[in-house]
Amino acid sequence: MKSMITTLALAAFSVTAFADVAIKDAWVRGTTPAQKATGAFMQITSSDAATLLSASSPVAGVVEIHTMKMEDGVMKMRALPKLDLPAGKAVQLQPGGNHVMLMELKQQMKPGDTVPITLKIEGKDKKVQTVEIKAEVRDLAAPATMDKMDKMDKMDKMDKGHGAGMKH
Ligand SMILES: [Cu+2]
Repeated sequence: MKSMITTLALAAFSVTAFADVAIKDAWVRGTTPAQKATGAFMQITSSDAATLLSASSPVAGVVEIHTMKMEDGVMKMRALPKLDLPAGKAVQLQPGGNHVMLMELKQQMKPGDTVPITLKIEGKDKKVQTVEIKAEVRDLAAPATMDKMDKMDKMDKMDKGHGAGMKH
C-alpha cells in the first residue's frame, strides 16, 4: 500500500529532469478465459543508466519482473528484484527471456485490447519516475514475436526427447 501511494505521488509531480526512457513495441500475450497469468513484453531504452524497479497494471493483482533461463534442460522462471537498464542500450523484454509477468488477472486478455502498464524506473540519482505505457494484446499465435518462443518450445521438446537416452 505504501508503495502505491508513492507511485501516485510521483506520477502527479512528475517533471522532465529524468532520464529519457523510450518504450517500444509493448505487447501482452493473449490468454484463455481460465488463464490467470501472462507475460508483457517490450523494448526499453533509457538515455542514462537506470533501473526498472517494478511494474503495475489495473488488469493484474500482482505484477513482477521475471527472468527465464534454461536450467538442466528445463525452462525456469523466477522473479527479479530489479532490472538494469544500461545507458543508451535497448533492453529487450521478450518471450523466453526477461518479461513483465501479469498475475492474478482480473480479465481475459483478448487480442486487440489495450492494457495500461505503469513502470517505476529509478535513475542513477535515485530519483524514481513512473512511465505509463499501453500494451497491445496480441494473439497467442502472433507471428514474428512468437517465433522465438516456438523455437524454444521445440528445443525444449528436443532436449527432453534425447535427454532420455543421453547424458551431456
Ligand atoms: Cu514470468
